[in-house]
Amino acid sequence: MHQKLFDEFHQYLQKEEKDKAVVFALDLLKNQTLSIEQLYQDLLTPALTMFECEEKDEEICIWKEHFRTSIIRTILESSYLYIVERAKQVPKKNKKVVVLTPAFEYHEIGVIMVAHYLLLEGFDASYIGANTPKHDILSAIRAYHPDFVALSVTTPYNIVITKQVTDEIKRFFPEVKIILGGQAFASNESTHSIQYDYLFKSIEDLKTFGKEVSR
Ligand code: B12
Repeated sequence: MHQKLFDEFHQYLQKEEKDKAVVFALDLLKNQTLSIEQLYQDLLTPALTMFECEEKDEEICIWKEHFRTSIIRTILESSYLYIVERAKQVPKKNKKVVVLTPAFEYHEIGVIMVAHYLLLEGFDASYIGANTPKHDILSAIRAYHPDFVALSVTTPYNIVITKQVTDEIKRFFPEVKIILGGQAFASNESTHSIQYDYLFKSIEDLKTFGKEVSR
């Protein structure tokens, strides 16, 4: 954890100084102070998971959370240029991954990060969106012929829709491997009725998987 850098970044976020927060984060990549992974894991992720509203701000908490998310999203999208540059140096695996969140799941920052990590491992990863209806997921699989579908689920009640989606993927496209991840799977019981091939609890798991999948 890069505590000092996090503290400075966090101060900009708390004061809602978007320009300063974005420039600070992107300078860390430009100057190679942090890698993409370190920026995402040590600054961007805790800035959201540790988000708390002060009691005096309760009324305006929702828009504060939305604004913080939009700052992090701007940094993520701007980091894409660095992803493209680094991915050029990574041997391609010639494996396609469709990355998404299922219908009703709006939390998408984590899944965008996952798509970027997969690109850095040499996968051909496409993030097709959050809150993706079942029929759109199936039509994306039909169009892209992916080797893997990676589903991110944060809210535990969306495990029901995840089961429906994974059942249909396995029914119509049994050759496609399913990767699950996200906060909803923190407990092992949450997956007992779901058909899947991989469940990753950390980014290290995802990186190990990347190393194991041969070209
Ligand atoms: C930002 C946010 C929102 C934003 C999301 C905006 C956006 N565009 O993404 C908005 C405002 C939309 C939102 C809405 C809601 N939210 Co919200 N939200 C958050 C918050 C503050 C941050 C989430 C986040 O981005 N974290 C940072 C990312 C990087 O972390 P991550 O998602 O865990 O992803 C990492 C790993 O899990 C992993 N990963 C994730 N997906 C995958 C997939 C694969 C394949 C792999 C390998 C790995 C992987 O990799 C990532 C990087 O390490 C969290 C607080 C928290 N503790 O997380 C609450 C939180 C997730 N939300 C919560 C709730 C309850 C809601 C709402 C129900 C609130 C409401 N009453 O309306 C709605 C639900 C909306 C919906 N239908 O999905 C709860 C969930 C609690 C629970 N267990 O049910 C939390 C935990 C807040 C809390 N403490 O109560 N939320």
